[in-house]
Order: sequence, then C-alpha cells, then structure tokens
Amino acid sequence: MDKIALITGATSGIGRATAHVFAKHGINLILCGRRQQRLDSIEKALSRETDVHTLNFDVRDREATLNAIASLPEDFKTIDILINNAGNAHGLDPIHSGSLDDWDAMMDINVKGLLYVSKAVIPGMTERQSGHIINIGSSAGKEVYPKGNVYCASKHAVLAITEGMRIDLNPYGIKVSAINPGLVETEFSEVRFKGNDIADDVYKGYKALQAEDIAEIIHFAVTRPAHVNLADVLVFPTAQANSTTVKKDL
Ligand code: NDP
Ligand code: 8X3
Repeated sequence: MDKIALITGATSGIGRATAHVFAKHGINLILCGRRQQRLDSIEKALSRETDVHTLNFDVRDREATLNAIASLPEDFKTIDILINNAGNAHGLDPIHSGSLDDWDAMMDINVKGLLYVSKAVIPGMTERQSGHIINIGSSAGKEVYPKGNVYCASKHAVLAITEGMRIDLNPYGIKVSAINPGLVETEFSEVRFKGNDIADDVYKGYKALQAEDIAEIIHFAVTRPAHVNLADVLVFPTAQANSTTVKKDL
C-alpha cells in the first residue's frame, strides 16, 4: 500500500518542495498550512500524481491542530511519515531589544506547534509500531549566532525534542530524524524581516541551498531500508562553513 505523509508548512519553501518530490514518488499527502489558496493550488497540481488531502490550521492553536488531524478521512488516517517543518524566524535583534511578539511566535510555532502536531500523530504510530518522524531543525539548532538568540533557542529545542522522541519511541520501532539545513533560499527571510528589502540581500553573492535540495534529502531519508535511520543531518551550501562564515562574491 502507498505510504501517507503529513507535511506541515506545505504552502512554501522546504515543505512545498517536499510535497512535490513525495508526489513524484507516489507518496500520498496530507498538506498543512494556513494559506488556503496555496493549499488548493498545490493540491490541484499534485493530485495528478498522488492522493492529496489538505488541512488548514495554525500550529499555534492547540485545539485547531488536534481537531484538524482528528478530522482526517479514513483513507488518510494512517500516517506513516510526519514531516514537522512549519516554522520561521521572526526578527533578528539583540536580546535586549527583541520583540516579545517575535519571541512568542518562534516558541509557539517552532517548538509548541511541532509538539501539538506530534501529539496528534504519534499515538497512531505507537499503536501500529511503525512510522517515521522528520523534524526540520536548523544549523541554528547546533550553534548560536549574533542576534539569533530566540530563533536559535527554538531550534536547539527542536533538536532536544528530536532526541527525546528517538529515545521514547525506540521501543515502538519508530524512526525519528532531524534534518538541519543552513541557508536555504525560501520565503524564510521575507518572514524574518517582515517584507523589508534586507531579505533580498540574504541570498546574494553565493549559491544558497534551494528548497528542492532539502526535499531530496528528506526523500532519501524516508526511503532508507527499515534498519537504517538518518538520525541527524547537517547540510550547508558549499559557500557556508557555519552560521557566520559565508563566502560571498559581492
Ligand atoms: P517558508 O517561510 O518558505 O515556509 C514556512 C512554512 O511554515 C509555510 O508553509 C508556512 O505556511 C508554515 N507556517 C508558518 N507559520 C505557521 C503557523 N503558525 N501555522 C502553520 N503553518 C505555519 O520557510 P522555509 O521553507 O525555509 O522553512 C521551513 C522550515 O525550515 C522552518 O522550520 C525553518 O525554521 C526551517 N529552516 C529554514 C532554513 C532557511 O534558511 N530557509 C534553514 C534551516 C531551517 P502558512 O504561512 O501557509 O501557514
Ligand atoms: C535558518 C538558517 O542561519 O538563518 O534556520 O538561522 S539561519
């Protein structure tokens, strides 16, 4: 039987690219996000290749998240693969001038949202004693860079949660992986800088990772043999050595 994957943050960037790669390989899809028009147009495009169901909810809203996943039709209830991808950075400010709203957004979406979605999906996996959870962390979960404070904290939390999941779900044979990208050219910087032109400069002067690069790695991870789990992957563009070292030709 074809596998079913639930992808959060499927309306843009890494999540949308992963939906495309999974569809190409016949994985059935539950695509989640808040922008209904985008969900509709992605569903329309991918339904030619695979079965698609969309869910519109904000991962910050605990009840909406649990209800949306509980509302899945019978054909989509057996989730084999969970891609916890929804998330963003909000702002890039020193700790003494950061905005409380930005901090709330990052902790509520990147950390608590991931937990709410996982809480809704994991019981089916433990019952069936199978499944694969991929959490999209970040190089920001492995190091801290200037003004990255709370975003880095949220991604360090994602890595800690990933390790905790891997331990607690080990008796059930469930794979848990973290894929941690460096700089990927998506809508990430538009969101971080709230539409300010600075966002355009983030990916200038070098070849950043593309969402498709990460999608292919995610697909590689979910297609390893049953005994192989890519527990933790760190992936940079060649031009990037760490969060603060990027070779740019400007
Ligand atoms: P995008 O901004 O392109 O995509 C973010 C996705 O998250 C969108 O589909 C958005 O959907 C969804 N999302 C955001 N907030 C919420 C919310 N409250 N509820 C539900 N869905 C939400 O960014 P990326 O593709 O780059 O980011 C995806 C993941 O990759 C994030 O976790 C990010 O931290 C991580 N990452 C990104 C890197 C980069 O350089 N781009 C590097 C390392 C990690 P919608 O607005 O429709 O709800
Ligand atoms: C996104 C990469 O370097 O902007 O997680 O934090 S970075």
